[in-house]
Amino acid sequence: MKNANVLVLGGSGTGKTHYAGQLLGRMRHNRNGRLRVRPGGVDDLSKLEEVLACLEEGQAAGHTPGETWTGIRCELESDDGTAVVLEWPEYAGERLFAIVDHRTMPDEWRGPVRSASGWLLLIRPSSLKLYEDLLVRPTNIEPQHSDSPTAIVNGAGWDDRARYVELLQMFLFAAGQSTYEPAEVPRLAVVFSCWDELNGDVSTPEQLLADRLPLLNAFIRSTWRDQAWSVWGLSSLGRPLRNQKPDEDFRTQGPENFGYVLRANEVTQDQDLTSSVAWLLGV
Ligand SMILES: Nc1nc2c(ncn2[C@@H]2O[C@H](COP(=O)(O)OP(=O)(O)OP(=O)(O)O)[C@@H](O)[C@H]2O)c(=O)[nH]1
Ligand SMILES: [Mg+2]
Repeated sequence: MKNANVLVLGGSGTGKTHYAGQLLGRMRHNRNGRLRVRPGGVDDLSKLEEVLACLEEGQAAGHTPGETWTGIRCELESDDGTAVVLEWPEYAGERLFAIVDHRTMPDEWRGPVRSASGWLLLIRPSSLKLYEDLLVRPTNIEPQHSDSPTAIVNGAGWDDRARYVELLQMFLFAAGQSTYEPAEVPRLAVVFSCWDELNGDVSTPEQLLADRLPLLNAFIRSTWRDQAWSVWGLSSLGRPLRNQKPDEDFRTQGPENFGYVLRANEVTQDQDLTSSVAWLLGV
């Protein structure tokens, strides 16, 4: 049986926990997806207990506590009968960008970085921090992303266009990956989460990457082989859920009937939340 670790790289609030809950629900109950959990193939569901219980009730789960660092081990099989053991990490998102901020990679990350066969970079477009600079606001041209009349470059913290590039550079370095030749391993899936929040403003995931994160787009294209990276849209829930107030539709129809992914240059929604993971695992 092939062993595969997927390293999920997602900051706080990017949707890691809800994706894990929905993904696991799909892989356990929906026999039509690209990936399925083998009977008895999940080691310990208690790690996702809170999110699974909330989803059943049509509610959102809370922020993952800061000290959490765990993995969920699942035995899967794909459409064509390939068996894979997947190790899916669960951690609090602030731990990820602490690496960029402190310029050190704690031990807990080193093993997973070296052993992962695929990296899943989760980015939530609705909460991107993009500061204006002269490139988006040359002299005498009206700003595109802001109504602010003053031309101030906000220097508080990183601009996400640079932050994600820096993050990937640090991870490539920690993985011992040379950038002289375009990378084939690890595979990289850039996944834009909470796609439903975009309200149809963007046509495809590929377009979003090129328009909003051009530096990241250029970096990935020059660092990975074409067939070794891909970009996706993801809505794990299909709609916003609240913490206290249950969504009746969601509760009565069940979480398995909500959520979708979009492929790089497509606008059609695919209900199979396992597709991007299946692509990463090469099954
Ligand atoms: N609209 C919408 N909201 C979502 C979706 N997925 C998650 N959310 C919301 O986004 C927020 C963050 O989701 P989480 O899964 O907790 O994010 P996380 O990456 O685990 O965050 P940390 O635990 O802080 O690292 C929650 O309030 C969710 O309800 C989605 O597909 N659509
Ligand atoms: Mg979480």
